[in-house]
This record gives sequence, structure tokens and C-alpha cells, in this order.
Amino acid sequence: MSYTAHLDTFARDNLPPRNRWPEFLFELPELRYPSRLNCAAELLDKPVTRGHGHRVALRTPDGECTYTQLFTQANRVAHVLVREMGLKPGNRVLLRGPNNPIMAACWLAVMKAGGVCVATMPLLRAKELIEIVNKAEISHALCDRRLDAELKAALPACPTLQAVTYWYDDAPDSLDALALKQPLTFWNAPTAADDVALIAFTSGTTGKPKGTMHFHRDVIAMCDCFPRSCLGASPDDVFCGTPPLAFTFGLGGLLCFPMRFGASAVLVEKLTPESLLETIQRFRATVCFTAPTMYRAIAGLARHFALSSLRKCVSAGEALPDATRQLFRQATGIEIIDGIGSTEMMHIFISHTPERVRRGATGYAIPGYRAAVLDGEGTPCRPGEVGRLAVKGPTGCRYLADARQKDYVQRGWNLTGDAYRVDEDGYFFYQARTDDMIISAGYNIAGPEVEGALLEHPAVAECGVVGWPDEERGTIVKAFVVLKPGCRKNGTMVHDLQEHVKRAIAPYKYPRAIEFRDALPRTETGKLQRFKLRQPA
Ligand code: 3UK
Repeated sequence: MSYTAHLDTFARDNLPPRNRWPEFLFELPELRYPSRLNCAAELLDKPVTRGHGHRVALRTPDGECTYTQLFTQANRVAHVLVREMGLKPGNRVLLRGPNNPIMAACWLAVMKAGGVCVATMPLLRAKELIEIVNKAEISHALCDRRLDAELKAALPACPTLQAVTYWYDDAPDSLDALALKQPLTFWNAPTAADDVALIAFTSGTTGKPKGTMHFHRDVIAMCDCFPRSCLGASPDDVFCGTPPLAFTFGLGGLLCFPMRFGASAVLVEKLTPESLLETIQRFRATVCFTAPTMYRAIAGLARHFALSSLRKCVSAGEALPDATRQLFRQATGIEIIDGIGSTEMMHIFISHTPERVRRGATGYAIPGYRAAVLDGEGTPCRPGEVGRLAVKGPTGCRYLADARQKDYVQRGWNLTGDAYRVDEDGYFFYQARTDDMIISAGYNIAGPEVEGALLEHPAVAECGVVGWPDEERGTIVKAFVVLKPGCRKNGTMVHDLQEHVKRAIAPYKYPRAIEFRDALPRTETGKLQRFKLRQPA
């Protein structure tokens, strides 16, 4: 067995068998890491010891924090974990809080102490927490006092969870108080590059959540791929955006990427379209990470704000409709950078620079990754043919003790569950989630294409398109539409929207049924929950 700093080897013991791992690629010289690597030492200690400590790392509406301040806070929390809470390297630590500097310091502290971080979405309920705690055999928790209710409700059903500390709290045994008593420096756990650093649970729209395991080297690899090749980040960048740090999209975009480049991140606990725009204006943010629906919402409000600092806007989580791309460019002059990533792959693997955008495409396999579209037998499709997206690179899927490993990883490829086609130049075009392809009267129809057509209609604010059971036709295309304020929900509107779609794309794809809604069901990560639309109200 190779070297590990973990005394508790649960994570390593529960990795999938080697023959079920995807193939990993480390062709780029910058992706060859030493065999001992602690990602927090890399992201935090290095800038401080190299004289960068006085620079701002995190900004919030209440103040800012330098790299040195974040370093000392993370060191103190690491001491609390080890001295006061008895953490042994390899123990799993639940982290629960909104996006703020304490949450960031706690994440870095767990890395420093050699713990395995399991960050959870702030809105998770006791039932979901119980599943995660028991699956990952979590022993320790750091939790924002304001989010304690669901954790407390979960505790009786979580026998492994022995040590819980709260922050944002006046109690004498709060994390805030305990941290104050600790030394300012900490001896980092000498983790192996392939020691598990975090277990990220999939946002999972259906079924039991899956824990995806990522190594210390994976955290650094995600920083050395997408932000290098597509963002061109620099120390003067100010990152902002909406995804929770518990979502790997947010962990990268709002913590690890800025730190890897010596830049700063604005952390705000709750963002609406207006407050995101205010944040960009107030902090002169240069880079923004959020989901397509947010770009659509802020495009309509952008003219009321001074956004001249903004340089790069990254969209991920679900497909970016072309109508949203156009709307946003007209409003701000900025070409959105679309990118597909997944919790299994940790971050983005297909994307593009603003200069190399291609209409309708997510982009090309970014340096470090390879991508292909495969048919049912696993052979590459011809350009233009729709098949299953397959990727490999420096990161990849390793589920925590889960038989579904064999579905995601086949013949060394990671299969994301997305239907894609690729053109002759290697640009990948999203069609739908593989299970969301609508088969109606023998035709394959991709819901997102119909959504894209509907979004070009001036009355449509948001929409979702699914297959709907129909006695005569088996399945029909049905659209759920949220209209813009002041638009009438009536038969004329239905007819108008249908005719609009027939003109925009192949007429057989038009929605035979349209239902108006006030809002659409979405996950905390901004994804449309199509399965909820499919359940008759
Ligand atoms: C879908 C997209 C089309 C796609 C994620 C960036 O979304 C992230 O991770 P999840 O595990 O979901 C993965 C699935 O979401 N998707 C994401 N981005 C796009 N579909 N175009 C896109 N640009 O179905 C994928 O398989 O929640 C995104 C970085 C880190 C992430 N975890």
C-alpha cells in the first residue's frame, strides 16, 4: 500500500476497485504534482510565505480579510479540530454554512488537519443530512449556528457523529471562542497527493445521493485547468458569484481559483439578481460565476448598475440557452463563457474562451481533458451524430462505496449522462440529459432545444420542457412556461408560443401542451428539476 497521512483509512478503503477507476491523464507539465501535497498548504501557506500575505483574499459586505488573516484563522480552526475535537487525519468533517470567510477558513482548516471535508448545501434537511453522515461515517461537524436546527434534528440518527462545534455563536465553547485560544501557526498534515481531501455529494435530483471522492491533487488540478486556459486569471482579479462553497462549482470559482492566482473573492451569504449586481458594482468585481437563469435575470437589470469592472462571466450547472447569451451580450457587451462540469469531475472540462465561442456549443475539451461522443457500444460517433458524452482528464469519478461507479465509468471514460454531438472542429453541442431525451412519435427531441426556442419569445421569462404521457401519441412535448410580468396567460398566448417554436425549429418539436406556472422547481444549485415537472400536479 502506498504512503498515506491518514490514520483513519475509511476513505481510501472505500474507493472503488482500481479496475473501475477512470483513466487519468497528466499530459500537461503543470499537472505533474509531487507525491506529498496538501492543497491548503499550496493555496494558502505558499502565498503567505512568499510575501503575498498583505493582499486581500476575501471580501464581504462587512469587511475584508487578507491572506495572512485567513491563514491564521485557518490555523486556529485546525488546532480546534485536532486539540479540542480530537480529529485524526482521515476523519470525515461535516461543514455547514453559507458562503462567508468563516466557512472558507473552516474548509482550509480541515484540509490542513488532513480531515476529509464533506460540505453540505445550506438548505439540506435533517433527512438528507442523516443519509450523508451515515454514508460517509462522519465523526466531526463544524456548523453555522444559524443552520443548526436541521443538524440537531439529524443528530439522534447519526451515531458516528460525536463532535459538533458551532460558529457565529456567543457560547464559551463556540468555534469562535475556542479558535481565539489557539496558536497562530499550525503544522499541516503531510498528506499524500492521492489522499482523499473531500467527498462531494451530488446534488442528486433523484435517488440516493452519491459521494464523489477527490484527492488533494484533484483540488489543485481543477485550479490548473479551467481558470488557466479559459479565464486567464491574475492577482488583480476579484471573483464573485452565487454557487455555494458546498457545490464544487462554487468551491472552485469562489475559493480555490482566486487563491491559486493570488486574487480575491467576494463572499456574500445570499444573492438575488439585484444584490449580485450591487456586489459587482460595489467591489468592482472582474469575474462572475453563476448559472444561466441568473444571467438571464441580471441581463434585464444590468442598465441600472455600473458594471465596467466586469471582464469574464462563467455559466455552468445547466445548458446556457443561446437567447440568454445574446441577451446578456446586448446588455453588458460581455460574451459569457459557458462550461460543463460535474461533481464527479470536480469542475469544468468542456468550455471556451470568449474569443473562441461558437454559437450553440458548450465549447471544446479544455487543455488537460479529452472528450468524445460515444454510441451505445462505446464507439465514437461521427461528427453531427448524437451520442453519450465521455471525458477523461486529471480528475475523474470515484464514488464512495457505490455500485453506480460502473454506470459513470466505462472503459476508462467518465460518462456524464449527457447527450451531445460534436462537430468537425471538436466543438461539443449539448442536447439533453440522456434520460431527458423526449421520444415522441418516433422522433428524438431534446427538451433544451425547445426551451431555447421558447426563450427567444419576448413574453417568456423561464421555461422547462419535458415528455408528457399522451393516450394517442404515447409521449408529447409539454412546456411549462413562466411569463414575464404583465403578459396574459390565455389560449392566444399558447397559440402564439406554439407558432413561434414552429418557426424557430423543426415544427414537429413544438410543444403540443403548454402550462403556465408562476415559478419552476429548481435545486439549490440552480438546476431545473424536470422530474418534478413530470409529476402531475
Ligand atoms: C449539467 C451542464 C449543459 C450536465 C458543475 C461546473 O453542474 C455541475 O455539477 P453537477 O454534478 O451536475 C452535472 C451535470 O449538470 N451541466 C452542467 N454544466 C452544464 N449542461 N451545459 C453546461 N454548461 O448535465 C452535467 O452532467 O451538479 C458544473 C463545475 C462544477 C460542477 N459540479
